Amino acid sequence: MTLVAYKSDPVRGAVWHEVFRNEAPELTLVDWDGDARARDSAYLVAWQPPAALPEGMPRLEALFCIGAGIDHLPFAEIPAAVHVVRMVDPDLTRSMVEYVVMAILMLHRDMPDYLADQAAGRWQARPVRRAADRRVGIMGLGVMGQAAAVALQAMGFAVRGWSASRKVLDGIACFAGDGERAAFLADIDILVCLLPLTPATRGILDAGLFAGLAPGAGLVNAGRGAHLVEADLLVALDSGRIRAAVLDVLAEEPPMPDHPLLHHPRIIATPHIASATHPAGAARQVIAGIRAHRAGRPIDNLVDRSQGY
Ligand code: NDP
Ligand code: OXD
Repeated sequence: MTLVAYKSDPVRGAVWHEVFRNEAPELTLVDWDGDARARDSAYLVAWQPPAALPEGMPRLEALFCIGAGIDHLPFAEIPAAVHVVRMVDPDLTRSMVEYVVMAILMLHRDMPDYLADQAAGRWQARPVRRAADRRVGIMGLGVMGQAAAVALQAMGFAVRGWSASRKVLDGIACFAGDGERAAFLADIDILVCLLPLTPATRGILDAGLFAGLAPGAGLVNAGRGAHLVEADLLVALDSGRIRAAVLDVLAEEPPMPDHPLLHHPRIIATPHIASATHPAGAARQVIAGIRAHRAGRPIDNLVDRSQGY
């Protein structure tokens, strides 16, 4: 019997149990809370592993994180021999694409201005700019960034992207590495951050970066709150260097009710909902990963600990 421990939300857990029961009878999913067998599991599904690894789970072989981002994991406490796998799921990607498209359209079509006009009782048209004349830059051309770039390009935007290693994407200008960062940023009208949070990307959205964009650029951050230097954004908004921002993530979540970013008239903020793991699809990804591992094949979407993502 192969035990798989589940340590997460119990309501969503009901879906996980159903998928495992129906589609993977060779695997036994056991709840971390309430089932003593969980400690003996070879596999763990969790957002956050239990404290005191490896003693707490001496047989652990792989940790499947229920999220695409893994920056919250305490890697120093996870034995090097334990594989760490992040979530890559078509539904998760689709939700992110929806969010990025929504945010880009809101900025492209001046919605922060129209919402302010409406609140003030003003009826005032602004020029309509063509998508083709709007340069959109995506920081992070991974699973999410590539899917968003392709969707935006199909809508006619002038899309470019930036990643650590070079990508080749039809119709999308691809830039790579720190050496090409300034060229990537130059004259961008709307910048989207879909980077993972690592020591190299923490605080990357700062005054220096804003200075490289087109004056009055828009900003979308759906990566992690700590990518953004929040004080620099407030200054850039007040000076007009950044015209408006859509933020799905903040450095501190949940923020205090009086957090200045929540009340700025040129910021649209959402509570980290750009995308979310859908339990049935996620369970299937984990089953596929465990089966690969048990068959001696590599598990997809392994985290590279040396890179931090
Ligand atoms: P991936 O790992 O697939 O992609 C990350 C991309 O960032 C890669 O293209 C990578 O380059 C690039 N990158 C990493 N470090 C650097 C660097 N220093 N310089 C330039 N490029 C860099 O991640 P996903 O697309 O799956 O997810 C991205 C992030 O989105 C997650 O880490 C998470 O933080 C966030 N997220 C947010 C959600 C939300 O609801 N707001 C939901 C899900 C995810 P290369 O390809 O060369 O490795
Ligand atoms: C994730 C997230 O990383 O929801 O999956 O932020």
